[in-house]
Amino acid sequence: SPPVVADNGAGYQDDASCLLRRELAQGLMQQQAQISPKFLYDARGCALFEQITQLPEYYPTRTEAAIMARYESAMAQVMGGCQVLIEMGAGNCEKVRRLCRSVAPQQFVGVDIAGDFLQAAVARLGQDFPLLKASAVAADFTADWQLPPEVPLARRELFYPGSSIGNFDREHALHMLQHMHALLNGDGGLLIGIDLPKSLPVLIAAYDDAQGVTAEFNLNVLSHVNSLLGSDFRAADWAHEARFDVQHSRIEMHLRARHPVMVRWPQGLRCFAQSESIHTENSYKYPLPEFLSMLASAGFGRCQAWTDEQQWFAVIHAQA
Ligand code: AVI
Repeated sequence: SPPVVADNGAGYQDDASCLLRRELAQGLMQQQAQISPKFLYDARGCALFEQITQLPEYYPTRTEAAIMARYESAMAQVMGGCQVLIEMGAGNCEKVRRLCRSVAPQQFVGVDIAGDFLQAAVARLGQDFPLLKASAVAADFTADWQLPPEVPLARRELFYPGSSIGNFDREHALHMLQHMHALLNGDGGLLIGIDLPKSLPVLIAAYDDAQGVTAEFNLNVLSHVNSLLGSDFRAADWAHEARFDVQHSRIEMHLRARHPVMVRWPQGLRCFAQSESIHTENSYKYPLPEFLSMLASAGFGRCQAWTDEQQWFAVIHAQA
């Protein structure tokens, strides 16, 4: 589709990449410099995240998978009668396969910002489940988005796994939940994965693994920013840091300057003192009661939660 173009009246035109550059420059100029976590996911970032999910220290992916396997039939029961199963952030569509078998919806809609990758995954899913009408929607579901009109209003179940809701601040997360609730039209429900608070060493290791894959994932954001903004970040100047902020109950990822660093881009520059940081990601760890009350505030009704034995992760079904 053509880029979004709007004349800003100042003698040049804004397009989508100009908006991204402006967002990046504004983030870098804040007192606590920031790069939005969405910039972590260029092609290399996606491949590194895939590797992270298989690391021994990164417990969320395998813990959630074990919960889904163990409580498969109980989940299928509460989701019974679902006609349209919609996965947000569907990616490779691997997590939803179990639900396609046990819930047996008539239709599957995968939603993801990475449209081409999703299209291929949905095509494979359709081949493996010939009775399932599978379609892909390329959309940024973190903003206010709508399903295409051809998705029937029949009973819907939303699936949002991976504790990805934890990457948004509380206000944004509540807004997303409210929007999901509205998409259900008073029927069906939401199956969502959330990461729970746990001991500090376990949390820190999950975001600062021994092989350094998460460090590479975090540092990779700089080359992505260079390609978008035309900046001259050098990964060697920065060190990966993962810390837990108790007050907000969140892991924070930062890039910390190893020594004084000057970064230049076409319309600006920023000097960082030694050990000044750029904040690149938050990952909230919600106590279960707090998340259940967020679901209630968003309009959801009866909830059922399944956890692992260590209470590290929860998969929650919330009725519309
Ligand atoms: C995608 N998201 C749920 C991951 C998380 O755990 O917050 C992203 C991640 N960042 C570092 N490791 C994993």
